[in-house]
Amino acid sequence: MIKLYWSPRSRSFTTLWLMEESGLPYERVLTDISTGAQKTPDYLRINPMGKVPALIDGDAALGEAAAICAYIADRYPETKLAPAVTDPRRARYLQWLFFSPGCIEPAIIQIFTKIEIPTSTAAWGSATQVFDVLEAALEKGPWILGEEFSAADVVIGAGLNFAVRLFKMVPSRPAFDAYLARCTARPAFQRAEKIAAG
Ligand SMILES: N[C@@H](CCC(=O)N[C@@H](CS)C(=O)NCC(=O)O)C(=O)O
Repeated sequence: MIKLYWSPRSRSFTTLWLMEESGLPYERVLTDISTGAQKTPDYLRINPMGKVPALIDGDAALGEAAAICAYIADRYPETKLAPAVTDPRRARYLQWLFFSPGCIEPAIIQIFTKIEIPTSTAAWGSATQVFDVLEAALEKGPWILGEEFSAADVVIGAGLNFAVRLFKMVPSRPAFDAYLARCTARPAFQRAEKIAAG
């Protein structure tokens, strides 16, 4: 059985949402970060970063929320959470899957810390550029790839949910509001939100 190591009110939410979307059976292993459970030697063997989430599936083990989403979508194609490797939509799927940890997360941290970095040096350019690009990509909808919901929506949607809807660190825009309304209306999102509340 797949084991998902998670902690309430954390980035584990992304993977809880993904697992709920997948319909696969899984066991949730509470790893409460307020108790230091993520720093035990046993847990560090699963995720050497000592952070949640992490996942074990048979002999496979990994950390990093976006990687976990990608792993499940590819390992279990019956979940229909990723375009096939030969599908041309796979290219944009990968771009948006990586965009969240690579650009959205650092942009949010930059907004939070107010650290100025030249746009040519910062891998994410600037926070304004990141959210302009995302807004343009989400305008048409309903999902980041168009008609097809995918694991990239879980990763992007969870990031926007955190930064725009919950913590209001990033000012909302009409395309974000509409996209978040579609994400939060999904039964799997709602189940994950209840679980993640602890
Ligand atoms: N890049 C990681 C970040 C994970 C992360 O920051 N987890 C936080 C909770 S939101 C954590 O485990 N913090 C506890 C700690 O660092 O001790 C991912 O996307 O999974």
